[in-house]
Parts: sequence; C-alpha cells; structure tokens
Amino acid sequence: MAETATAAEKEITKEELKQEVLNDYRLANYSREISLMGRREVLTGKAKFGILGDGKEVAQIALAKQWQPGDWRSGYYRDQTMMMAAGQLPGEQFFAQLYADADLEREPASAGRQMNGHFATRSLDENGNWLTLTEQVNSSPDISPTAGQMPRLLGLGLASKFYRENKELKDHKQFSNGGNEIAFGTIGDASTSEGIFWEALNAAGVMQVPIVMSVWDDGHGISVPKEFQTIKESISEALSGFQRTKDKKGFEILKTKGWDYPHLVLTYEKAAKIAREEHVPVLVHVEEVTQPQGHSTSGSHERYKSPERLQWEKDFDPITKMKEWVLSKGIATPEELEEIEMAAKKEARDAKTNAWKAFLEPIKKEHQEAVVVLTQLGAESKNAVFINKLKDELAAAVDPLRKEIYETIRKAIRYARNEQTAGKQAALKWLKDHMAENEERYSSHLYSASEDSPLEIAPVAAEYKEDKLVDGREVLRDNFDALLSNHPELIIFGEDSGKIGGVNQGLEGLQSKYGVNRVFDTGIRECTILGQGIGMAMRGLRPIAEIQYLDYLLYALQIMSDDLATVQYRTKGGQKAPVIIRTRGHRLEGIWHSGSPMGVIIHALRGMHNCVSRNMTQAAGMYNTLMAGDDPAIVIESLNGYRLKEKLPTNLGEFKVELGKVETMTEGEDITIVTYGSMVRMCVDVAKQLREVGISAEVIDVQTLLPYDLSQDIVESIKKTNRVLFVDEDVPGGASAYMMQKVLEEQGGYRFLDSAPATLTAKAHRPAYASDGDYFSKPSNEDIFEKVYAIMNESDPGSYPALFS
Ligand SMILES: Cc1ncc(C[n+]2csc(CCOP(=O)(O)OP(=O)(O)O)c2C)c(N)n1
Repeated sequence: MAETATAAEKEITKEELKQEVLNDYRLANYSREISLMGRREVLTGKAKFGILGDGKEVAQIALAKQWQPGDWRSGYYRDQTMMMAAGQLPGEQFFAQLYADADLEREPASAGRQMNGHFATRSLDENGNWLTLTEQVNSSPDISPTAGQMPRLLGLGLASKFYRENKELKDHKQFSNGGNEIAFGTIGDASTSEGIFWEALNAAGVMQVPIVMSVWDDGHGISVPKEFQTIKESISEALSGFQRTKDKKGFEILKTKGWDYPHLVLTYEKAAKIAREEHVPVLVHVEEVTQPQGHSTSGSHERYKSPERLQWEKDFDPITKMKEWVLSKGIATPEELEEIEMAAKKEARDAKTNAWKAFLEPIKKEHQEAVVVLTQLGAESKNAVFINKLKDELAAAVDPLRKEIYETIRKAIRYARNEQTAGKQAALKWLKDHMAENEERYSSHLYSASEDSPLEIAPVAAEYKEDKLVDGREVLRDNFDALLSNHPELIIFGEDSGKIGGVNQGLEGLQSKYGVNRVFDTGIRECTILGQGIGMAMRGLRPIAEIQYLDYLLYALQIMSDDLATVQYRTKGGQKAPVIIRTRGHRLEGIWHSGSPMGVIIHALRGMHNCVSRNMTQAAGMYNTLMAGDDPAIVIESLNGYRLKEKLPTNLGEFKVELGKVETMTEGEDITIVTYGSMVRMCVDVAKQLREVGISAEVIDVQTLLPYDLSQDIVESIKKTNRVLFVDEDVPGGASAYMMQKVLEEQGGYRFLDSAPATLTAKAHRPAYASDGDYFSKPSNEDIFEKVYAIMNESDPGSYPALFS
C-alpha cells in the first residue's frame, strides 16, 4: 500500500513538475513576445520609448517562485517577467504603460505618469488608506536613476526585522506576519558602479537585513562594458569580502547563470530560504545574461557589441537554452513546445491589440466631441473660415493624442475672442471641464489626498502648568518620549541618535527606555538612512530618520527628491511613505555647519512638507502634526536653539502646529518682515530697535515653507503696512525669492505696495567660520535694521533721514 502511494505521489509530482516547467516556458515566451512587440510599437510611432526585459525572462521566473504574499520588490526597468510571473502585470497593463495610458485601472502602476518598465503594486485603496499588504505580493514603485532602488530596498527588508523583534508590533498583521517577509532587489551589473549600491549593501550586511539582491549581469551598461564598470569585471568577486563566514556576519553570495533554468530555480530557492529563515542578506550574481534587442529602443547594440558577442547572445538565449533543457530531459516534445510558443505569441498580440484599443477609446470620444464643439463654434463665428480649417484638420487626424485636440480647440477659441455666441460658450465649457480632468490626470497626488493628510490636522496649542524653563532640547526630548510611548510603530535612527541620544541630546535616555529597536545608531550614510526610512514607511512603520546636520542633507537629497518626494505622485496615490526627516541647521559657524540651502531643498522636494522651526517647542509641535498625518516631511531645528530656555508644555506629544499657517510675532504698521527659522528671533529683536527710531515693523514667522501661508495672511499684513521685506539665511534669490513670488504673485501683494519689495539674504558664498565669519556672511541685526531703515528713508526721507550721509 505504502509503496503504491509513493509511486502515485511520484507520478503526480512528475506531472505537476511538467506543468510547472511548461507554464514557465509559456511565460518566458509570452514575455519575450511582448518585448519584441514593445520595440516595434515604438519604432512604428505608437509609443515614445521602450525599455524591455528580453534576456532576463528565465532568471526572473525562477526568482518569482519565491516571491510570496507580504514580500517586497525594489527593482528596475528590466523586471517585466518577474512582475508577470507574480501575476502583477498582465500584458494589457504592460502595453498600457508603454502607450502612457493615463487610466488608473488600465495602468495601475503610475496611471501613465511613468515611462514603460517602471513597475509598482498598489498599497492604498482609493481613499489613501492601507490595504492588507500581507495578502499581496508588493512592488515598491520604480524610479529611473540607476541604483536608486537600493536605499529603499534596505528599508523594505529592515522593516521585517522590526516586525519580528519589536513585540509591540505583533498586531500589525496588515503589514507583516511576524517579520517573515523578505525584500527582493534587482539591479543591472553596470549600475553597481553607483556609490549608493555599495552604501546600501554595506548597511544591509551590518544590520543583517533579509534581502535577496539579484544582479542581472549582461556585461554592459548601455554601451560601456564591464571592464570600465566593475573591479575585476565581476560584482561577486568584488564583493567577496562581504561573504559571511562561520564567525563573522555578512552576506551569502550565490552565483548562477541567466540561461540555466534548473540551476536558477535551485539558487533562488536557497537564497530565499536563507534570507527568510535566518534574516541574512543574500546576493545572487546572475551571470551570462543576454540582451537580445539591446539596451532600449533608442539605439541598436550592433554599434557596440562584437559579432562574437552577438552570436554568443543568440546561442545562450535563455529561452533557447531552456527549450534545449526541456527536450533533453524529455519533459515535453518539440511539438508541444511549438504549440506553447504559438499560443504565447497570440496571447501577447491580443494583449497589445486590446491595450491599444482601450487606450484610444476615451481619446476618440474626446476627439469626436471636440469636432462637434468646433463645428458649432465655426458655424456661429465671423472667423468661420479659420475655425473650420482647424476643425477639418482635427477631424481628419488619425488617432490624435489629447495634445492635438487641446491645441486645436484653444487656437480656435482665439478666433472667436470678440464674439459672444452659444457656440463659444459651449467650447469654453467643454475646455474648462476637460482641463479639470487633465489636471486630475496629470497633476493630482503630489501630496496625500487621504483623510490623514497633515493638512487636515487641526492645531492644538501647547499648554503649560507652571512657568518652568528648561533647555530647548529637553522640550524636544520629552516630546519624543511621548511620541515613542504613543506610537509603537515610531522608530528613530541616525548618526549618534541611539547610545548618546543625539549630538544635541534631543533623544537623551530614550534608547535605554525604549530599546535598540526603537531608537538607534546608524553608520555614517545619509543617503541610505533616508532609504531605510522610505522602505520602512512603505511597510506601515513611522520612521524619523535623522540627518545630523542640514549641510549633510545633500548626500540624501537625490534620494529624497527622486524617490521620497515622488512616491504619491508617481503612483497616483497608490503608495505612500510618510518618513519624517529630522535635521538641524541655520545659524552656527563654518562652511559645513551653518548652511541654510533652503532654496535647494524646497525646489528639489515638492511632494514633501518643509517645516522650519524657530525654537524647539515649535519643532515638537511640527513632529506631532506630522506623526498624526501621512505625508513625508522635513523638520529643520535651529542649531543655536538647543540650550535656549523654553517653557515645558504639559500636553507633550499632543500640541500641534498647523502646516501652512503663519504666526505673527510682532504687530506693526510700517513694514512687514517675513522670515523663518533662526532669523525669527533676530527680526523680533530688530523690530524692538526699530521702534526706538519710530518704525513699527510687523514680523511674521512663516513656520512652513511647503506649504506656504495657505490662508494668505501675509498679504493681509501688507494691506496694512504697504511694504514688505523677506529675510532669510539662504543665498540671494533662494528661498527669499520663492517667498516673494508666493506673496507678490500668488497673493497679489504687489497691488498694495508703496515701496519696492525687498529681500535680505546671506552672501552668495558659504558662511565663513566663527562669530565674525557669521556676522559678515549672514544677515546681522544691523543689516536688518539698516535695510528696513533704507526702505523707510526712500519712502519718507523727512521722517527717516539717511543713516549714512
Ligand atoms: C543616475 C543615472 N545615470 C544614468 C542613467 C542612464 N542609464 C539608464 S540605464 C543605464 C545603464 C544601466 O546598465 P545596467 O545597470 O547594466 O542595466 P541594464 O540596462 O543593462 O539592465 C544608464 C547609464 C540613469 N538612468 N540614471
């Protein structure tokens, strides 16, 4: 009996194995057909650009067998087969993205906002609330900068560690099942030349993060071969020192070949098991990978690959090799395989046809409507000849894009500019309605649109029992204590943040109180501190990632700008990463300890909130607001404020600063001074000095640069004073110019001015060292006084005779 059962079992296993292999073979062919067609769609003009996954099919099918619900991917544009194998990319969706179909249903990765090959699953429902991420395989949203996926990968993997080790998180079932999830990273061999690849791998090794990192090694980065990319022309050899040993932690490094189906399957099985069970990072170096159609549709690889290499790529094509293997093992007959190939081709063709039809349909409708609108506009216009010509051209256009339709309508309306007809009204209404749709289509979700948006968080005033004064850093520390106690998912980390509690002691004692998995030290690696935060936040944790000094934010700026700030936008609300970045800057001394590059930051980081605090109570209130919200943000603490005395609020963790709301510090009648951060205190001091010479200045602290004065209170002040000066520590034309544009243009402030609007900023160079360097590099109290006085002198020299003549 027992023997029969075993035989039957074997029989079934063999059949199942055959089915699995043939299914893999079908998918490899299907994906390849899609790549071939994808290129043709671009070359025939139906799509603008194509970057495709041919040559990586078999390896990715092997990998995807290990991709389980709850797991994550952080990869790049070659991973179409991996996505298809995990059921996350039907062919129709692939083509929808290729055509830039802006419909979210048809192109759920980015709603047509991203170039093809930029994959993502959706973590949020239509209201911006989390889905159950443990029930789906997850892909973080791809970005184009090579190796840009690496910092985020670190955080995606690291989250599993916290979910496994932080007992208070055991109920967060939506995000993790006991930390058993792993994160799969993918990268091209040439992109391993980027610094952030090394930074992320080192950090993953140090922290023992459960990731499986695959390098698809096809020997080239576009045209540049490995000899110019990688030391020893082998990433696994270069990384051999990362290999774990019996007594030293590190990576498990595995090697396999991109065409060796059975070996790939076994390798990924092993890799995933190690990462999942032991929580150890694994590197899989997939060598001998091909790229049958070259890098992208922008060029041909015949220009840079030798005839021998091209021939080798044909001979070692993974699908050809897989076919040879299947036949050699007698798993299927040539006829069976041919049938599969034909079916895959047809299926791919159908996917393409369906996607193209679906993409065109709504545009066709708009096209027809536009022609009707133009017909009526022309019929009732004195300029019918011109309008009808435009209409005829549009009517004759074959499959026009929206751009052509809107260009035509907007030009036609110009011909009716002096007319008031029903046709013109209809055209204007049609345009207005559809432009609103296009606004939503292309410009929504720069920030969270959920109920938890920090813009929805009401302010709560700080409360005080007694007038006890403490150092500013104690207010922060006690507030972080309250936040850590109220939010088990809050994790704070950075350089020196753990053991000593931060260079300015804002986290003093909190590691001892909450443990090393809540408040901890990281290596010196700003970019991956940020990435760590991004990945963790995508998995439901609430990281506060500390960058020790504002001047060093530049190391992290690329990943903040390319990745963090665009998460909601590039997925059209499909994912979020509410990371809070804590840093400190402004007035201190020296080229790298007193920076205030706010123009750089606000312009690079649209999609994040930007909080510029003047003292620690205000900073704490900002953290409290941001923790209640679900957007990423940066809070800049004033370096010179940690030891200044402040009152200690009683409602720690609760009081909140309203984002986008200015605070009037000093009321005045003659001039409005708009400023933020450390300069608020100075401007308030100067206002007192100005009063002594009869000038009444109103000082406004903007509190947040992004968003900026949402209720437009600054213009109300200008209506009263009729003069305005913007003061900050940035370079000339930096954040002060931004503030000026907001107030003069957006708020219409220019209409109320009696004097020329002015800015007062630091010098164009980095600030020089020590007190004198600061005095002569940044705006001093005397500079502010004299600037205001000069404005008053110019307007009323009788009352305010020139200071220096
Ligand atoms: C930071 C950055 N620099 C340059 C590019 C342009 N670029 C796109 S892909 C690529 C080559 C990448 O080669 P590799 O990592 O080997 O991946 P493959 O395309 O071969 O799979 C380059 C240089 C980019 N996207 N990002």
